[in-house]
Amino acid sequence: MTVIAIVRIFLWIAVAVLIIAGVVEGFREKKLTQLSGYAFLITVVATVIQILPSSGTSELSLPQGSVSISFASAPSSTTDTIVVADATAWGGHYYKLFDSGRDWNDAEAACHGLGGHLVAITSQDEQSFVQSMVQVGNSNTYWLGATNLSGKWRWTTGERWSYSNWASGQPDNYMSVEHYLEMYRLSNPYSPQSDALGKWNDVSVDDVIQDQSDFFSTSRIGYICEWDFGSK
Ligand SMILES: [Ca+2]
Repeated sequence: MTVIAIVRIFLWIAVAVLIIAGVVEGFREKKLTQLSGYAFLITVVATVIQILPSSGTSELSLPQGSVSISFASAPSSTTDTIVVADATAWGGHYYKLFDSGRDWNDAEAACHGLGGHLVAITSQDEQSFVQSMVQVGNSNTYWLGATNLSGKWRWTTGERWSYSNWASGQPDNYMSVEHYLEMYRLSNPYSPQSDALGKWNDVSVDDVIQDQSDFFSTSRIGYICEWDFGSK
């Protein structure tokens, strides 16, 4: 029920009460004129509201032309907002996987440029969903939107660090340069048993541990953007 509909109902009740009170009071106190005046005013207001459309356009024809008044409905939900083409909706949010290799900062900036952010995973359900996207990607690993640059692992969105899916022995801050979060698609050839699909690992900002021809190289890491519209 719209606000206008509720206002209409209240006004019609007010009109009815005033007319009845006016008639009763008028007969008793001889003040019919005063009370029926109030009733008339409310009737006018109620009638105007009655003819207002909840949405759409009302045309009023006049001798010298016409006046057009538009009434816009509020968006039914914020998911009407355009994200990017072929982003996938899940839990009220949108997600998209990108395979173009970028370092963590460039990936986060790319997501921001599209109105989103690197994906923040805060539940097993969301992990499962993101993992299903990663599974059909082409990169070795994928950036997630967290770092421990502040000394603690944090999502860039500020969401609570309520869930993690670290590979065995991770995070290990190998060579003391690993402060950025990634998810495996392919198993890490150095530890294929523990570092498998969906598991998390901390790596350097460009994903490189030894050299760019390694399993961990910037060109072989993708990223996933998330758009927060609605609640998860
Ligand atoms: Ca690591």
